[in-house]
Amino acid sequence: MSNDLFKQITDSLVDGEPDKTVELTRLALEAGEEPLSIINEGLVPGMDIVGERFQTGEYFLPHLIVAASGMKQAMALLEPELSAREQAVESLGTVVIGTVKGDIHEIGKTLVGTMLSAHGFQVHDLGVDVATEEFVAKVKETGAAVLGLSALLTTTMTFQREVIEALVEAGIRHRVKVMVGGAPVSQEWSDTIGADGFAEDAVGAVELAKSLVA
Ligand code: B12
Repeated sequence: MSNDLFKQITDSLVDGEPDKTVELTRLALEAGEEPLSIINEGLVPGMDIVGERFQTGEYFLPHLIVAASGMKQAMALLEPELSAREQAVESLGTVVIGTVKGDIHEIGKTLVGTMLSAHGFQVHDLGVDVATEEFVAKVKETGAAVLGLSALLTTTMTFQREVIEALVEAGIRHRVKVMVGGAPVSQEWSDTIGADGFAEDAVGAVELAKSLVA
């Protein structure tokens, strides 16, 4: 039953029907499905298919925009549920997170931020297209233990390296652990640029952040 509902959620994103995505997400929640399962088994596969079709030239930018709108609206329903389910007692530390300069992809970054705060981190989300200096200033201001840098484009992932270099220049690199993520990012890239860790998804990001502050 739930597999069928998840498949319908996936299809609604692929078919560009955001209202249907929202309605099905609501139905899944009412049916008692876990928000994270709805995301990982319904919504994310849909976004992946849309991305693949865009890459092969079958879909164009408007398809991405409509699918993103469906996912964002569904996430607006799911985020409060995610937070309500994981009520951590003590704060695990402060995290600053954002999508790097030149990159406006926000869905994955926001999901990672939501999951981190649901698990007890105090999260400062700087949004998208964040200037390198802004990351450095926020880390200084908050004394954050972890900095999360999201990049979805091969052309913007280089700014993850730029932020790390700027932290070194500001003399605060040793005070903050840097984790990187986003579709084109890998463990290899993380090692190359001297980040402290990479995670493939939001669940992995929580595990990583916990291990970095341990
Ligand atoms: C939706 C989308 C858009 C939307 C974004 C809307 C929004 N409000 O966010 C819009 C339409 C704006 C868009 C624009 C563009 N896009 Co786009 N987009 C996508 C798409 C289809 C889905 C991304 C998404 O939201 N996925 C769902 C979330 C949940 O997954 P996620 O972002 O990967 O995040 C997860 C992990 O990566 C990880 N993670 C993410 N961040 C972080 C951070 C940390 C610290 C950690 C630890 C983990 C982590 O955890 C997240 C949760 O599980 C992808 C295809 C894809 N499959 O990735 C293309 C894709 C990323 N886009 C692409 C392109 C080319 C573009 C454009 C350049 C298109 C154009 N010609 O204009 C522009 C760029 C605009 C810009 N300057 O940023 C390409 C990138 C190719 C590349 N390798 O460089 C992709 C891969 C599509 C493709 N296959 O060609 N896009």
